[in-house]
Amino acid sequence: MKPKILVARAVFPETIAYLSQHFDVETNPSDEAWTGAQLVEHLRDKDGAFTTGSVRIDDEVLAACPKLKICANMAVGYNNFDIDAMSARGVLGTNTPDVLTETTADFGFALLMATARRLTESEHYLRAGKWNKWSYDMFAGSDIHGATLGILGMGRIGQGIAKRGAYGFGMKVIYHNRSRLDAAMEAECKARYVSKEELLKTADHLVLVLPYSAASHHSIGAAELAQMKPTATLVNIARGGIVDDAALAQALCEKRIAAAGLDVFEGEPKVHADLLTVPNVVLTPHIASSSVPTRKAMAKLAADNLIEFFSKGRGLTPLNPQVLKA
Ligand code: 8YV
Repeated sequence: MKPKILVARAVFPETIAYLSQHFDVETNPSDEAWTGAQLVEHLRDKDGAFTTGSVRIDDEVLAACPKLKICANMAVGYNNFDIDAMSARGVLGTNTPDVLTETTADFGFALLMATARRLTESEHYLRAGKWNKWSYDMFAGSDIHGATLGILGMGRIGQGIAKRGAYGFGMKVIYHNRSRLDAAMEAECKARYVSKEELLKTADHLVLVLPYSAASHHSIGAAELAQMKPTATLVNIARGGIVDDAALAQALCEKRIAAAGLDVFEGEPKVHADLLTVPNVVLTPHIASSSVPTRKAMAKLAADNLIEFFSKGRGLTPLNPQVLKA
């Protein structure tokens, strides 16, 4: 008998076909974002789950699904998993690192450029039929080339953004991270390690790429925004909750920083009402990894983790490999 798995959100038909060669697959055809109780209804008799970032796996869900042995997340971030609870119950978690690094770094840079050069604000103006003359300071923004790029969170995606900035745009790159990169990697990224305070004070453009956890909650709030340059731009492609969105909306409203580019939000898909009305913000619906080849590669890696686990008793990109030894 094939193991039973649940694909908790809609995914590429080819991924379902691939999984169906190995598993007895239940899908979520209407792509509803299930509540915990609804999720349990579908997951309780399953051996494995194919999840996305919007599917919360916590101890309550795990307790109600005793057959569950693996959750394969189609995302590199896994703050939707209570990984300690999964480890305690012997459930393997896997994610999708590497395959999305370059695509996400591309998007981070696109969002930075759109924000600094006021791309969407000026497009809305044009579409609204307001463009009737040239003006010397029309949508004058800030420069990318030669500016100081600050990166908070220097994992693989942060390094990708650093290289784009340093090599492509001649930017001076500074970064802050829990742990400093080794000298060779710093040289490759042309990046200089600084304190968080120096990062906030010195960056012309600050890009957030750190993972979300209780420790990184509101890493950027009113106090941090107050330390940034009034001409600075802030870009968040990491996770909602890393920025205090209410404090950011207020800072943007009062022009205490120049602009922000946001792909992630606290409580998404809801967006703080004030962020929807301030003009100096570029908003995108959590699409940084969303190129067709990359989303397909993420789906394939999540599926391959399930296949590897049920055929060979291991994961390709395990988050808590200690459960395999146990
Ligand atoms: C996903 C992401 O689109 O990989 C991540 O951590 O944030 C995005 O690539 C999202 O989490 C859906 O699973």
